[in-house]
Amino acid sequence: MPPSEESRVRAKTVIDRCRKLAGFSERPDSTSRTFLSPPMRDCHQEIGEWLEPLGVEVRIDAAGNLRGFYPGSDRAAPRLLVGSHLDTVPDAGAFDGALGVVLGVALLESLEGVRLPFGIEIIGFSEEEGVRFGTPFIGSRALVGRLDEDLLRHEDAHGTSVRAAIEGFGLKPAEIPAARLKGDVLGYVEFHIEQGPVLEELGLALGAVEAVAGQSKLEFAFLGRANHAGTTPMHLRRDSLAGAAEWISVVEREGKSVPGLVATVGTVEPKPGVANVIAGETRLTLDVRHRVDDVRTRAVDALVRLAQEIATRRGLTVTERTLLSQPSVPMDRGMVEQIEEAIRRTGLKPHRMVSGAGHDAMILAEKVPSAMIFLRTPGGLSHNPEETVRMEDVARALEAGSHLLSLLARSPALERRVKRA
Ligand code: HGY
Ligand code: MN
Ligand code: MN
Repeated sequence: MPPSEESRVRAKTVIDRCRKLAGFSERPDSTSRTFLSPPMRDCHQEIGEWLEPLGVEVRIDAAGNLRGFYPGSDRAAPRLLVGSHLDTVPDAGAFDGALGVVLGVALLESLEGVRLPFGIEIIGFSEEEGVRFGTPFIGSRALVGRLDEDLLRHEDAHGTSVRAAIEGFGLKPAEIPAARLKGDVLGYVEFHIEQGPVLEELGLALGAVEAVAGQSKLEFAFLGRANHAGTTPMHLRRDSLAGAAEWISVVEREGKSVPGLVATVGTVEPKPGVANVIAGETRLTLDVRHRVDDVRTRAVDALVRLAQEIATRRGLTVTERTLLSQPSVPMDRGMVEQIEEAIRRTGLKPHRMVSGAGHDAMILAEKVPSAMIFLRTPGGLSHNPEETVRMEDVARALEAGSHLLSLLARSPALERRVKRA
């Protein structure tokens, strides 16, 4: 049966709100919102205005995460976390991240003041994409106690450290420990667009994520010798950009050679980067993902070895630095089954799937049972301003979320914990 009129109305509000948040950007003509940049404050303000009328206690923790607590019938009862990230990639769409926060707000609104036997905390993570500091999950790492001194020392392209960015936003790094999850957490649920073609190809609105693929991020530097583009014969060159280019085609070849593997060079920075100089140095980033960690790490090792072979043959040297090696993370089996049942109760067939994209759920899963509900991504397009969702699917997601809350309210696990609380 189709979603109810009420769900459709709420879904339209969700979409309108995501598009409003997309307008809070570091750039006038596109959506770009990185860790604790000024538009993040506008997001906090806007979401706070949606939450406060619901009796939600809103605060910004020392890692810049928005935290909105909606107490249950017993304030001391365990809480369910519902959220996603509020930062974006440059020139982003309106739904990657924000949708998970705005859907959480809509779920609270659909309760119409009813208190559940558990609390609900809406979380808008300050940074998941890793754009500003080259390393992702700064916000969610604070909740699991991994926003450590080393991470606080990371600097952005302007030499500003994570610590300084936090202070610049008016927050206190000394209070980061207070951002850690405390008390009894029932679990973490993240609504997110699939960002890929699977649900669309299957003609399905929603998916239940059973695992989030692991990811490796590395920075490579090919080093040759800068020289004059007009006077240096081809056989006397040590052209770092040409070496890097050869390796990029090898990365694509290796990515195609292993089922389920993806390998991407997303940035290439030749130096000095002008037309009439042979590049003495070329820096690149490599992103490799696969659901099986062993396959991913073997692919990374092979690509490092191939970079060295190419460099040696061309009279270059090459160095690499690992920025992230995030293992594949299974979602909580019990919660996945409850999500599947919740999807079934909307009248849809649930579909279990692995996420190729990384998500905050893979960090929260270190400490609390975590799971994700995917929404179909039209065209499989994401990290692109054309990214969109179907209103019908958002309405379905809301209904599945309501069914999930009811299932959790009656789950034996909760009863046991509420007795203990
Ligand atoms: O890169 C990712 O997987 C996610 O969009 N941060
Ligand atoms: Mn993303
Ligand atoms: Mn995302």
